[in-house]
Amino acid sequence: MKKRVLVVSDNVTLCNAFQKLIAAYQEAEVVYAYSYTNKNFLSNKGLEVKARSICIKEEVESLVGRYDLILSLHCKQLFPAALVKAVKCINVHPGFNPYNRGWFPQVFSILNGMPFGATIHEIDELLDHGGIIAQRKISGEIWETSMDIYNKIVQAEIMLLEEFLPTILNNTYTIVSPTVEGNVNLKKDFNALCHLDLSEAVTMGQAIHRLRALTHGDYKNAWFEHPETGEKIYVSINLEKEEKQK
Ligand code: 0FX
Repeated sequence: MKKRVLVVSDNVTLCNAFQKLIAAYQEAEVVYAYSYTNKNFLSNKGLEVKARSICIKEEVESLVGRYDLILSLHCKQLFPAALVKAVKCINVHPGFNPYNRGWFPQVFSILNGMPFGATIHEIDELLDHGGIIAQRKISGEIWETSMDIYNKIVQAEIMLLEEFLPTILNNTYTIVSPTVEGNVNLKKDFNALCHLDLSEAVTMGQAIHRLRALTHGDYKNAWFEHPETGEKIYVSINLEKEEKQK
């Protein structure tokens, strides 16, 4: 009998990459879904899968029994305990567990020096916490912004999927449980980082790290308040390493 797999993802790059990888496995029947809060998901340019909207907490009963495996490829919803206890649920996470679990791991790793990387793990009731199936560390350079590092992390996630998908599908992987709990960052921690207090005294190094952690393409992350009008002034940083003459 074919393995019934539900992929819940809010990330187009990962959905497309997964579809290519799974094509080699005739024994899997895959359905794609995206978060009901992610209203514009289907209008993403380049999306190559057919997907439906899902509110996981409202569908727990019907998901149990309907799927053998549920994969989260950056799904923005928390999986309810009742679901993870009843169905094998696996998460592909853009961080090196158990360090900086939760929101935007590379942003926090730039600031606290913890490792960057990607992790595939079983989902339990805690955030980015279950037994680790596979993980890969990646390097971050001092001239790289959040986006530069994030792009490398997504490539590492795809490589891990390519390597471990067979064992995930036939349930022959082994897991390692981290010996420490690590740390968790939430969306509110990221939002707090974004507010730059003009009277805060920091070293130049701290200021540069804060800005490269908050520079990610066109996102308006870091801001300070205009001292007279109170308007937000957004800040990002441009870093460029010199080209060495050969
Ligand atoms: O999908 P994702 O890459 O990941 C996030 C969490 O970091 C992750 O722990 C969780 N498992 C997953 C479900 O959600 O998030 P994203 O596509 O919204 O953002 C990708 C990167 O873009 C993020 O790491 C930092 C950057 N970003 C994103 C937003 C929305 C910003 O710098 N500012 C933003 O406002």
